[in-house]
Amino acid sequence: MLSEQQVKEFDRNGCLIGGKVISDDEVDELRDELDRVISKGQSGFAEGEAKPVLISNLSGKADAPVWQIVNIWEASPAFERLLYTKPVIEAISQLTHQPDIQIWHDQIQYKPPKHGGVNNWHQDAPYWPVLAPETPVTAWIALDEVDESNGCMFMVPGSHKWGNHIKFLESHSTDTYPHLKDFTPPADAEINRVKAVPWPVRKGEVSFHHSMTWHGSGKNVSDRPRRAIALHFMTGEARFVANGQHVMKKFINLKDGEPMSMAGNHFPQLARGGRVMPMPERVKATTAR
Ligand SMILES: O=C(O)CCC(=O)C(=O)O
Repeated sequence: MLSEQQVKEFDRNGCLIGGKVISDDEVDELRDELDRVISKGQSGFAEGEAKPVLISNLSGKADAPVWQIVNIWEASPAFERLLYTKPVIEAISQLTHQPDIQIWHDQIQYKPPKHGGVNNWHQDAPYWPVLAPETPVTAWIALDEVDESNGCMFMVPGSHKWGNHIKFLESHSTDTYPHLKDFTPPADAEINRVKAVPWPVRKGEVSFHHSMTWHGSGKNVSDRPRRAIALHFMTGEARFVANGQHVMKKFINLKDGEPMSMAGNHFPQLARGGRVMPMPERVKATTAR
């Protein structure tokens, strides 16, 4: 559980380092699984075999890739077990002030050594127009020691309370990273200056960010990989918005405005009524170590 002080800090800043949540052994297993899934690639899965939703290069640049895998949990038992990490789900419930928590989707963020690319400035919620309201919080778990040399995230504390500025953020190319000029936050905002802070995360630690917090990440110029997984969560408030687009939309068989809690097997429920759901026996049975 997070302390009251940590919850206050998150409410104010829209980002928080939550401490170590997985052991070194678990990290090793997840890294092995990541290698296995990447080596198969998008087309390497047999007909009917469990596979991730998407494997792609987020940067769009072959010489500076950021490998993104959406829903690796569907292809890997170790990543499926990770969804049920109790301290993470409890924290998400505390940070969202919501008793019902569900996975929206996961997302590997892998920058290879020496030439890993950047993730441009953005807010998450504007990229999720199939969900309303904009409530989710992300748990980002480092599978390496992540610092400025291998492309850690930068956060802009307080920006989650400034509204939707995705067009402004998208207009800031990677060249201007990490400087964000020309933006004046609302004068009455709790934090009303733009200050990007580097956001290092230790191996096995979790970092939380609000879906409206401005964030991005730099190049990996080190000789170490930068591997991490973002777990994007929904709360019980989430409703389906039928006219939005998203890679997960094809799995949502709902009418406009219906609760995402009814969205089906691609979106497992992880807490209900303030209680963390037990890991299903089928999932538990896959424990390797
Ligand atoms: O890992 C990164 O560089 C960015 C991750 C991100 O944008 C997110 O988790 O929302």
